[in-house]
Amino acid sequence: MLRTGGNRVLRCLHRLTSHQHTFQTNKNMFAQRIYHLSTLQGLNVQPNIQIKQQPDLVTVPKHITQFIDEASRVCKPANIHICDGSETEYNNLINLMVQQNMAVPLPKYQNCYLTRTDPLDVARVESRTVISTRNKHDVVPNGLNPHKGALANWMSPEELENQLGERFPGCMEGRTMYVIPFSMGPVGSSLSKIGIQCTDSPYVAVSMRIMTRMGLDVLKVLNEDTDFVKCLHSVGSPINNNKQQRLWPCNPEKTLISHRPESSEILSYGSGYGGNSLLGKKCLALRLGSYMAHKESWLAEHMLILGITNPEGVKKYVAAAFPSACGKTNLAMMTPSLPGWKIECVGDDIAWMRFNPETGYLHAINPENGFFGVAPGTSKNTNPNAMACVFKDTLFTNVAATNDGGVYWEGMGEKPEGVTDWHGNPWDGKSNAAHPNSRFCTPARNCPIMDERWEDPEGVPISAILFGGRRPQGVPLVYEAYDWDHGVYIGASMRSEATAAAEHQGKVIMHDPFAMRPFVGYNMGQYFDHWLSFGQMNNVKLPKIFHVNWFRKNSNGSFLWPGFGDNIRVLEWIMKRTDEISPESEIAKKSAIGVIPKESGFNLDNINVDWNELFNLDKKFWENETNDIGNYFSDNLGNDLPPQIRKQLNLIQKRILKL
Ligand code: GTP
Ligand code: SPV
Ligand code: MN
Repeated sequence: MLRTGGNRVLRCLHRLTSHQHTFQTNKNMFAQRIYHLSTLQGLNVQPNIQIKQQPDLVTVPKHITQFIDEASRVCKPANIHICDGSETEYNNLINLMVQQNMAVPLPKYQNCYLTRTDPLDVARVESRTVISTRNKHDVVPNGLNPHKGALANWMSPEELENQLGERFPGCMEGRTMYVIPFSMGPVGSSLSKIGIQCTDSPYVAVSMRIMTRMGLDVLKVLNEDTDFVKCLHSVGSPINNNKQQRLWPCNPEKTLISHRPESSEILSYGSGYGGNSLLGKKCLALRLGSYMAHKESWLAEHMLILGITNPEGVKKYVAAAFPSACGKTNLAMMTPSLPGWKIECVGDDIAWMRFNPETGYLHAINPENGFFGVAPGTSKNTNPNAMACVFKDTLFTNVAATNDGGVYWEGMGEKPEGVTDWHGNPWDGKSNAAHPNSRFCTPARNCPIMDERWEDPEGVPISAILFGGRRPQGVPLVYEAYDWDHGVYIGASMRSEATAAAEHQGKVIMHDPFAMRPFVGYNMGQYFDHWLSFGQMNNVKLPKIFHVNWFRKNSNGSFLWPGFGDNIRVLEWIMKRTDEISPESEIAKKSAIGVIPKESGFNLDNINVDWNELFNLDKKFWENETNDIGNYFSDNLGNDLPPQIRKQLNLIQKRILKL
């Protein structure tokens, strides 16, 4: 039992922790964990006492119970539930959500459920995501004409204190506070980071069990010296008995996703969705992660990691940064269209990387434990490995349902009869059946092509880094950086068409340096500098850097490149190039923007593509492109832009003149 001064129900932790700062399970007596579901969420649920046998001894260090104590004192939950991460607990929480109509079972599959959110809570909210530090310049560069929210949003500590004061006190009244101990990265690895998330959302608790290593295993490795990130999350909808509760509680008017990197804190209010609420993901692993990485000389990036083996059996690892909804999950799980090639998945969204002093390589780990992937567009043809994962142990959000207890989304295949759309209404066949940012949340272990080293605490050695985005016009299928600084410039100058993963409307081309614009936890100029600094290191094997674009369109608006499994052709060329030193070779030649493939040096067997269109470099387009990038840098980074980046821009502009 989690012993709490003799009291069995963890009703009001602060009272209890003032007596005793450890929770202990009694080794001799079989311990009992008691959930009082009767009071959960104030709804009319029959009393349902669950007793779990737990023979382990767990002592939670005082600095951690103090945080839980503080969270409960401020938020005033009706109950506190410390998550052990067990299957029984997961099933209980899912059942609770089903009873409350927050989740629907999908009997067509094994252990799968569907959740429908409030239509106002469907994606990350970048405009309401802030980073608070004492010094504004630690977050916002000295742009000459800064565009609001173009880089990070900063808030002063005083202002944030006020904003939090208007939101958190009493915010969990009537609800249960779930305490989620989690590890980003394998439990106990020196590269991993611990977080403790207090949340009033059972959806978050079950999702965190899929996406992170969560529960008792984490509690067991905590000691008095363990650094941890304090994560506090509320849906922002305390239960007031007079008020009709929304099925998906949230508070869109008051949503605020805030970060205090200096004290390792994340405070998120008002949204239950994805990156807003699963605080290990974008908030910890990227925003606080990049802040820590800057201080500790490593990299926390919005990147997939894959292993690629050629027909001769040579294996390499590649990391790739594409903005949200631009193809990371698909590339990370790709089924190659070329015979003899193999792709294995290490991660699909986040990479933590550091140079390994023994091998000299940049080693990468995936800090996550599951996939929170975009559903629309996922099919047996485009991503059979994702399709093999998602029909067991998966929590779907905002997809459509079929009347035989299955799911449906745009691009999944044949349209079934009798579809219920993501709002829960009969689908009219015209509007979106699934929300464009609808997602599957599924454990990594279900993926049939997980790499054998995906949980290696040392990480995997990276030979190539890819940057890319959705560029319907002007940008060729692939090009390679001339050197490290040029590669850093390519990352810095990334742009991509807006997607449904955040609140941006329309298909505008947005600047998105390193696919990290929404996720950098400190000054973007310093972030560019940090990347450049690795180019100065001795005795390291720098990965080669490339830019890819699967999304170039012809004048009819159709994609010029088949994409998906055929992207192996680009990876084949990239893999060959990692063995070559010279820019020009049998397979490659110089161009104004970087090294590009020769048609004869690129595998086009059995496909028909317009090579000239795919690689055409239009002078006018590149003049505009580089001008826009130069203006973006001046406006938003000002004198925080490292001179090497400006120099690279000037070099490219000179080469473009000769086009
Ligand atoms: P986040 O989870 O938001 O970070 O997204 P992601 O980068 O993992 O993107 P994902 O792989 O889920 O792909 C997003 C959308 O792009 C899906 O609808 C895919 O079907 C589509 N897509 C992915 N790869 C390709 C490709 O090679 N060609 C084309 N045309 N579409 C692609
Ligand atoms: C992204 O937007 O890049 C995602 C989805 O991976 S979310 O977890 O909502 O951030
Ligand atoms: Mn992502």
